[in-house]
Amino acid sequence: MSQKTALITGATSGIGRATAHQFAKHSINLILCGRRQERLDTIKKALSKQTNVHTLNFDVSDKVAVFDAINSLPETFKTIDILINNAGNAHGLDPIQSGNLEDWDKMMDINVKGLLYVSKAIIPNMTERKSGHIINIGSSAGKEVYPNGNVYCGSKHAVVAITEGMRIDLNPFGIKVTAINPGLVETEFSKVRFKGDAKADTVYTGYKALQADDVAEVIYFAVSRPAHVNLADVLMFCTAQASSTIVKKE
Ligand code: NDP
Ligand code: 8X3
Repeated sequence: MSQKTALITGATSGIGRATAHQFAKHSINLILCGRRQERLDTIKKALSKQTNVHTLNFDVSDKVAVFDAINSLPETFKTIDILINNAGNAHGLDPIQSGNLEDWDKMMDINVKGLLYVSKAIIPNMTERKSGHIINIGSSAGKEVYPNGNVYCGSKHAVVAITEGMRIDLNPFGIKVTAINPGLVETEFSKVRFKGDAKADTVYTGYKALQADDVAEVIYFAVSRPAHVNLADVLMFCTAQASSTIVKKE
C-alpha cells in the first residue's frame, strides 16, 4: 500500500498532536497545522524520524489564510487522503444571559466556520480523485447540551450535523466521512476554556478522564478500516462518565 498523507488541524496540542504521533507510527505522511510555530517545529523534528512532515501555520477562522496555506503545499504533499478537522476549543462557560460576544464569535468562527473553510479547500482534490476520508472531531457536547455549555454545545451540534451532510453529499464520490465525539479528554481544552483560571485544574481531578492518545487510537482505527467500511459516528467516554453531566468522581 502506498504511503497516505493526512492533514491535521490543531496538531500543536491535545488530540491533534496525539493523532500526529499515532499516524507517524504507521508511516502516514503528515501536514501538521496550528498557530504556534515553535510547537509545530518541535513536533516536526520529533516525527520526521518516522515519516515525512510538512507544517502549515494559519488560523482556521481566517478564510484567506486557510486557502493560501493549502495552496502553498509542495507537490509531494498536495494529495491529501485524510483530513482531520480537529482545531477547536471552548471559550468560556457562562449562562446564555451573561455570555461573552467575543467568546461566541471564537467558538462559531473556529469550531464551525474554520472546519468548513479547511474542508472547502481540500474537498475538490478528493472529489476529483473520488477518494478520501474526512474525520471531524465533534464532541459529546454535540449530542447533549449541558448547563452553561450553550454556544460551545451549539457549535459541536453543528459539527455533527455538518458531518452528516458531508457524508450524504460526498457519498457519490466514495469519500468516507466520520464524526468522532469524545467526552472529557485531559488536554489544554479547559485551560483555554477558563482562560488560565485555576478552575481548569479541577476539571480532570477525582477520576481518570480520557487521554488524547485514547482518542487518537480510535481515529487511527477509523482511518485503517478496509475500503468498504466507514465508521459514521463514534461517541466515546471515559468509564467514569455516563453523560455530559454525570461523572463519577472519587
Ligand atoms: P487543545 O486545546 O489541547 O488543542 C486545541 C488545538 O486547536 C490546538 O492545537 C490549537 O492550536 C488548535 N486551534 C485552536 N484555535 C485555532 C485556530 N483559530 N486556528 C488554528 N488552530 C486552532 O484541545 P483538544 O485537543 O482537547 O481539542 C481538540 C478538539 O477536540 C477540539 O475541536 C475540541 O472541541 C474537541 N474536543 C475536546 C474534548 C476535551 O474534553 N478535551 C472533548 C471533545 C471534543 P494553536 O493554538 O497552535 O493554533
Ligand atoms: C469537550 C467535552 O464536556 O467539556 O467537548 O464539553 S466537554
